[in-house]
Amino acid sequence: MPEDSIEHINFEDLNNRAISKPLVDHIFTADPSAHVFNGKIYIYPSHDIDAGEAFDDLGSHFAMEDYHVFSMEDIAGETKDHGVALHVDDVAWAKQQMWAPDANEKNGTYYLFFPAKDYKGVFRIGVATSESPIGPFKARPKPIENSFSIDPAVFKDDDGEYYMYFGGLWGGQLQRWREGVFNNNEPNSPTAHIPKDNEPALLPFVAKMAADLFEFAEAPKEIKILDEDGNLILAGDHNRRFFEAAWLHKRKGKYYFSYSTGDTHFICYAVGDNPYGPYTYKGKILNPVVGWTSHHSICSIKEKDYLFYHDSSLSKGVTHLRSIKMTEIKYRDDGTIVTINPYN
Ligand code: FUB
Repeated sequence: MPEDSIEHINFEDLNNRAISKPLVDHIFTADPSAHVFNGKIYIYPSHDIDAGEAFDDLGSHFAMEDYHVFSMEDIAGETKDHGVALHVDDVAWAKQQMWAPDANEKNGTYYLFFPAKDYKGVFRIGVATSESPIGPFKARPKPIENSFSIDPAVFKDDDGEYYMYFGGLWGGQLQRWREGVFNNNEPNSPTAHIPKDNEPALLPFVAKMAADLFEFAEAPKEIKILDEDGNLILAGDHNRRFFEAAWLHKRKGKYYFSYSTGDTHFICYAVGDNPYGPYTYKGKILNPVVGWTSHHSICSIKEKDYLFYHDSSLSKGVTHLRSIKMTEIKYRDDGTIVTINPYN
């Protein structure tokens, strides 16, 4: 929801109309990646703080420094904060901006995947491990080789292979990698290097992970997102084109790739037949929330799917002070998702 409309919102009324309450209110949290490990729900969000950075379209005000892990025994239960699981000071290669993370498990080891800016100001994606889902996590000395941009989401397929989905426009720097190397011309412009409106939109990336989950097993590949006629969605189609917040979940043999449209504030999804796509656009999962960003995950809990998302209702609309929430997703018989309105 655009910043300039915030001043007209009656937050008491809005919070009464919200379909779900913040899962925690003692700190600000965002970008929740939820998983069930050993029958328990774990949430890996960003930890929002006000670091005093000025607001800009590169997201400098998202100056997060650490990650907390949260757990719930069940969907109606208390959300427990397990404290700091990883701090930027403990990541040798990372300088700042610990943005949206994800986690996964393999052979009893838990992996935290996270983007951060390195000392050259370039977003890379790192891996940290722990013997416990709540951490503390120990970061690898270097980021994943050939990683770039933001918002990693790591999906485990039924055959045991793991895939990382990632990418984000503007402050997420995806547009700077169009030639395969980082383009630092016009570094202060969020829209430099974005295709023209009538050209195909920039695409997110996927890479199969190596067996140790520390590196990519292959060069990242673009994920095609097609419209109903089989054409790539165009850069000018801001209501449907990929912006950030990639997520992948599987249902009844179909792969659902979901993402945020950024400046139009929707969570959308597209469906494919394998982890690499192509994916065909199907619709909206979540209408705009209060706050500029929208970022989610989808987690299956006791045979129902839940959307974990965030909004800025608790901070009364402050863009970089968000709160994680959850609500159930409903599917139609044909597998399409019923769009959720976050406020009644
Ligand atoms: O939380 C920082 C950034 O804002 C995330 O990486 C984006 O997806 C957006 O939610």
